[in-house]
Amino acid sequence: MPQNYSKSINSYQEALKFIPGGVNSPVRAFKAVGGQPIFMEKGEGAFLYDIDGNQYIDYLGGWGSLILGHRHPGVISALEEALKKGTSFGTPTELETALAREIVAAVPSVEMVRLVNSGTEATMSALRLARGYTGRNKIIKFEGCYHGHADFLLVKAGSGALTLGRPTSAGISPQVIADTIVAPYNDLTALDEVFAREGENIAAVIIEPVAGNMGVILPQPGFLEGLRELTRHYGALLIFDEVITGFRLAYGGAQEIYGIDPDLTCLGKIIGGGLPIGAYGGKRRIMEQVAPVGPVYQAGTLAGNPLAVTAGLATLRALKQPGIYDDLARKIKYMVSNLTGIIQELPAEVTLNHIGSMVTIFFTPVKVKDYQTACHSNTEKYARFFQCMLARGIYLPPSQFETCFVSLSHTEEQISQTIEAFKKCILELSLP
Ligand code: HOZ
Repeated sequence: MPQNYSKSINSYQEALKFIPGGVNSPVRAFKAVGGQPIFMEKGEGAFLYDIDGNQYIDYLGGWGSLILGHRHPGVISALEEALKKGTSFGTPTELETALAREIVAAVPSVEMVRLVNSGTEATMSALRLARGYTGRNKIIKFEGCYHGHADFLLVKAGSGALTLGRPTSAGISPQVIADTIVAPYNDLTALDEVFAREGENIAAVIIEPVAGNMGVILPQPGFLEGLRELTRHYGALLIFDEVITGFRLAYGGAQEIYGIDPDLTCLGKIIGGGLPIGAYGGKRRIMEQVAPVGPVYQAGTLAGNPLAVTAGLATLRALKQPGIYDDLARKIKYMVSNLTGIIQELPAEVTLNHIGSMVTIFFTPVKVKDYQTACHSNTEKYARFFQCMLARGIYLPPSQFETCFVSLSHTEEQISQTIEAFKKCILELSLP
């Protein structure tokens, strides 16, 4: 069981002198779970190792990037080869076409794709494109969905923004968000009303088809279908933000599972195999509005970076092996059925939401189906649960409003250890 954090404590003090909050992304700061961030040294398979030598079974998975686990041999050897050739050219490479071809083959709604550097860039660019294509200004996003930190999307946002209790950021001019309409997730009636009022002005609706940034929340039956119908009816584009779900829930993402054909799709995380990347793509007639073909400008010095693309291609190659997603499903089934058994056995006010290899343990007995119900969660209990699991060598996301990711590298033994720790921690929390 990890005990000594002395090096992490010193490193944090040092980081605080030079980096705001000592972290390069707010949700890493442990503000929602107490204590201080732990500084990692390395990862191997399903394990993370901190600078004090403590070992953790990792369910953060690079915030969803590492579906194969840390240092997958296929990814590492591809990167070693790529490094011999250089790190950035600022010119086209065949690698970029190879990744684009692979994405187009995997996701039928995507006929052309543009690579960028992050999920934030992908959503920001997709929405600029939607506005350019439709000639309309308004966009709809959903409460608790997080699409990166572009100004006009940081309204009632999930992830770190929700964790810090600031779902709408300071520093954003009212004019910038005047065209952002926020609707409740899983509520078609509310959406109907918005379209009836504003339909002709709406350029696009952007949605996480399975929400992962207010914890895992599944679309209710008919919700995505209704959304597709409404957007078609009013001539607005439907944008799926599959930065988390792309290549995770299935090779073709959430849209493959739910059988929806969005106009544009945003990707990230897994397609970079742990290196910085993002992508947006969709119907050819829309994508051909992007510069240099069309008038919608978007650019990037490191876009399509050879290392990121190499790691992404190696990851997708591994994911194409037969039976991979079944293997992942088996692991998660074993885990979830055991956790569910424990929840039923103990007087725990806990709700488990999961799909594919995404899981959130909400500390509320209420069915969690949207932002409002997610906010019923007892975040103080989550914090205690997080610390209890951490002390047992299990690394979970440091916030109630995030997703635990199971990777292909998790073994049955590691999952059993996690189940054991879960049982002890839930029991501890249930005691008066
Ligand atoms: N999309 C990730 C959160 N769900 C990013 C993590 C971060 O904000 O650092």
